Amino acid sequence: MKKKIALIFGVTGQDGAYLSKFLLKKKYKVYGVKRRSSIINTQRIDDIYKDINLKSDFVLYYGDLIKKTQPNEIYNLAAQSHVQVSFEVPEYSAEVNSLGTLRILEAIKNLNLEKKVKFYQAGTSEMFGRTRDKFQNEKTPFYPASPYGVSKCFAHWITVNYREAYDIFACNGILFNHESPIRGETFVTKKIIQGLIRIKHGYQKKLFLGNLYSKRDWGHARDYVEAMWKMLQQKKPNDYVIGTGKTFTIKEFVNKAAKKIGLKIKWVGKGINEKAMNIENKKVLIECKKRYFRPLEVDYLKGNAQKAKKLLKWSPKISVDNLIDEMIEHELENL
Ligand code: NAP
Ligand code: F7E
Repeated sequence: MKKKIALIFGVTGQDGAYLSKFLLKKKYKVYGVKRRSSIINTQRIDDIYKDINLKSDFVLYYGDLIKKTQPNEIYNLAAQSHVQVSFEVPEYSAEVNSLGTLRILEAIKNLNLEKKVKFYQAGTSEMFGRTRDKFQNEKTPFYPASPYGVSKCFAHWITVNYREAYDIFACNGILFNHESPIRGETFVTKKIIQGLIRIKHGYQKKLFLGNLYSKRDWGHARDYVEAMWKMLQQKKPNDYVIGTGKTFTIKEFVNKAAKKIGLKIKWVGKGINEKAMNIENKKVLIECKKRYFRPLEVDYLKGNAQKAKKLLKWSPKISVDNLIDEMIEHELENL
C-alpha cells in the first residue's frame, strides 16, 4: 500500500519532533521543512536519523516543498512561539505566525490541492488571553493579550476563512500549554526543572523567575500531537480545544518539582521580593526578576476538551506529575 505523506513546517521544534515520531510509527513518509542556522539545530530529531528503520521515511529540506512532496497532510507548527519575546519582536512574530500560515494556505489553493491536502494549524490557548471564563472551549471568545496571541488569532481565522471560501480540509487545534523533556529552555517548566536540578547538584546558585501567580493548564506534547493527527482523520474539518482541564500556578509547579527533586523550600516575602529559601541551609534558591514579567499577563487558563473527547475520542493520558517526573529523569541523564 502507498504510504501517506505528511509535510511538517516547524519539524525541529518540540512538537515537530514528537509528531514526526508519531507519524513514522503510523507508517507515514514524513517530510520536514527546516531552516538554515549557524549551528546545527536538529538535536530533537537526530535520533530518528540514527534509527536505521526510520531514516529512509524521514526527509528534511530547506524551503517550501508543497509542490515537490504532494503531501496528504500538512502540519503548520512553525512559529515564533515565545510569548514574552513576541512583545520584543511583534512585527517578526506576526510575519512568521500570521503571514506564514496564510502563505501555506495560498500555496494549497494556487496549486489546486484543495481536494487532496488536509491542513493542521497550530492554534493556542493564548488566543483566549484575558478571558474571565472559568473553562475555555471552542465557543469562548478570543481576547489575546500579546502580539503572539494576536498573530495566532489571524492564523486561526484565515484557516477558517480558507476552509469556508475554498473548501479546504483545514483544522485549528487550540492547544493549551504542553511540555516535555525537549521543551525549549526558556519556557517556564523546563527553566524550573533544569534550574532546580542544577542547584541541587551544585551547578547553579539561583533561579530567577517572573510572575509566580499565573495559572496554566499543562499537558504532555506526546499526548497533544496525537490529537493533531486525529483532527485530520475525521470526515469533516473542525476546530478543537486540547487541554487537561486542570490548572496550577507557577509557584505550585515549582513546589511540586522541588519536592520531587529533594529540595525543601520555604517561600518568604511578597511581590517582586518573594523568594524561596532552602530550609536546610537557609540559602535563597529562587528570586523574582522584573525582566521576566510581561507587559501584559494571561492570568488564568483551563481548557475544556469535551468536544475532542466526544468526536476525536481523545483525552490526555499523562498527568502533570508524570510530566514532571519524565522531565526530571531526562535532566538528570543530561546533567
Ligand atoms: P517550538 O519548539 O518553539 O518550535 C517552533 C518551530 O518553528 C521550530 O521548528 C522553529 O525552527 C520553527 N520556526 C521558528 N521561526 C521560524 C521561521 N521564521 N520560519 C520557519 N520556521 C520557524 O514550538 P512548539 O512548542 O513545538 O510548538 C509548535 C507550534 O504549536 C507553534 O506554532 C506554537 O506556537 C504552537 N503552540 C505551542 C504550544 C505549547 O505549549 N508548546 C501550545 C499551543 C500552540 P528552529 O528550530 O529553526 O527555531
Ligand atoms: O510561561 C510565567 C509567565 O513562557 C508560562 C508557549 O508554548 O504556551 C506557551 O506560552 C507562565 C507565564 O509559556 C517565568 O509569565 C514566570 O504566565 O512557559 P511560558 P506561555 O507564555 O504560557 C502557549 C499555550 C503557547 O502557545 C506558547 O507558544 O509562566 N513565568 N516566570 C515565566 N515564563 C517564562 N518563560 N520564564 C520565566 O522566568
